[in-house]
Amino acid sequence: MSLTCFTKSTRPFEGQKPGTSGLRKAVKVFQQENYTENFVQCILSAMGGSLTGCTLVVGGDGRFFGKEAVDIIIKMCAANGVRKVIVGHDGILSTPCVSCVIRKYKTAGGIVLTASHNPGGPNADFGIKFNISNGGPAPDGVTNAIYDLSKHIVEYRICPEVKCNISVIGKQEYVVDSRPFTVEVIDSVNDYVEYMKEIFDFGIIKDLIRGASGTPLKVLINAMHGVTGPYVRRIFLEELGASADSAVNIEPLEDFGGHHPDPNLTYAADLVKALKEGEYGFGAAFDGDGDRNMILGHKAFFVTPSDSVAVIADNTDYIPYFKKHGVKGLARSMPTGCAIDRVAEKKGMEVFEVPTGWKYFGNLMDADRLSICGEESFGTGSDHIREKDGIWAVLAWLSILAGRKMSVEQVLLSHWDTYGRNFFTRYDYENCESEPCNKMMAVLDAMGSDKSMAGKKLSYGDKTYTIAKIDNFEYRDPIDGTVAKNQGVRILMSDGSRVVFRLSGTGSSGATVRLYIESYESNSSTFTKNAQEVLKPLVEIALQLSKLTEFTGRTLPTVIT
Ligand code: G16
Repeated sequence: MSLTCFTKSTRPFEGQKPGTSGLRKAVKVFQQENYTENFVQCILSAMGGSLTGCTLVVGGDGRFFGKEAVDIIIKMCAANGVRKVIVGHDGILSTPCVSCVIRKYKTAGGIVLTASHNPGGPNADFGIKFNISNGGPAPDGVTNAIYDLSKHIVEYRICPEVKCNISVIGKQEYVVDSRPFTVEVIDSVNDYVEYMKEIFDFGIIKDLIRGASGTPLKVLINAMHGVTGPYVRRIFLEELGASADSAVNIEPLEDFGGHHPDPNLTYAADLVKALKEGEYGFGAAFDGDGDRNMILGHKAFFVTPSDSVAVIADNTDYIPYFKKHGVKGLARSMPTGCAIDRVAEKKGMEVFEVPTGWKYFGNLMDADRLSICGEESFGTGSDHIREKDGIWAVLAWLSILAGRKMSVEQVLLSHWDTYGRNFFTRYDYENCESEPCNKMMAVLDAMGSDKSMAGKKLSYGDKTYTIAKIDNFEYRDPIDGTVAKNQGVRILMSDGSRVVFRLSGTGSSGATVRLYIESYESNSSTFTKNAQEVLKPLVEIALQLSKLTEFTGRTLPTVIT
């Protein structure tokens, strides 16, 4: 029996503009009649000629409203001429796994249902993101096209008669408007785990954990009730033989247990506390959709994401994937600490500085100019897929610890010994009112064209910095020439220290101000100093210069990293 499709009338919704990584709004916004359908139709319409007869991957982090969204997407794909939808079991696929599956099965792209590290549940956030055929987040050109379509949409196509049980693994076949249409429900972790076993030497990591040639490494992995739970169980408990108490919060929950599934020192405080007690030698946490990671050593020794990616880039000899494919180039997002630049310089490799957003790495990877990259926002990854990858980062770290026979802290100390230390911190002021934040950014932006700023001396305590330059970061993609403007105001000091201000593009309402501070030290007596103490003068100078408290009313940040 051929199922019938319908064209339904609709009206545009305001604000369906994808941010740093997809459209993120309150669940209640997505639940409005036609809201989700409109956005999905715009994604499908933006695919143009590549839509008819294609295969798409659909999955998400298991948050509230995910299953409803999968159902809508399947019905709309059926009606829009898609040939096949590959969907994760119960709608579950981590963001890195979606990227892996898109690439493995050479599909036209995928739709990821996540608001990443934002809280979940009926009163929290949901998100929809489109990934293209390289497995990575859609670039600005595509998301702008989606947004333009959303402003003028008058109808969408849907086939309500497609009833699909996503709790059953296997193929379900339909005939829709006389065309064949298939939904294949896949195991959520198999493809990803197989790939990780190609990239890393699981035997070596297993030996490290069980202590084959010395003391066992006690690890504690916290999945924060996000999507990584099933991946953690399979990889760390079943494949690598870690004891059952090595993994916590591995049941994915629709509301992440009521917490922010964000792996940082504030929201993963329980991991920090457990590591401080000294029983574990290695700790890690992931965010809701599994693309972010935080790495801790014994006694909660914190590895900044900026250092983490630099260490991985410096130790590729311990990772079979890089031995096989080589390392073509390195990259970081603009606000990320510059530790990786020093590794690139020493190794004679290209290093790229892109705007915040993983989507900016994709072209460089596709052009074979980039292998390893990272962001200060707890994103670390490589060209094995086109998303940042939390579990990959942990496996990379464990491979390095096994190869170098050192603790996390020893690896960092040895790294700073070679390269010096880029001290880095980020202050977040969450849920501010948008208007005053926009004004503050405009004032900072104007300083860039104020000639009197260069050479100006700014002091706090006994520290004095001289402004070398202020600008608003602009990026020209070296591969396709596209330009991204207004990516954050940089205040560059004459000694190489940096202050960066930008507004987050991942919030669902209001504004979040991010203040990034970095300063470099080559004197080894400073390496073990507390980053907050070292950077305090620069933080205070940044706050005075920006008048942040006057604009936002905030005297303290919500999160300090
Ligand atoms: C997303 C992007 C990242 C970006 C991060 C922070 O991460 O994929 O590339 O660094 O947002 O963005 P913002 O500072 O604009 O909030 P995720 O993990 O939220 O998808």
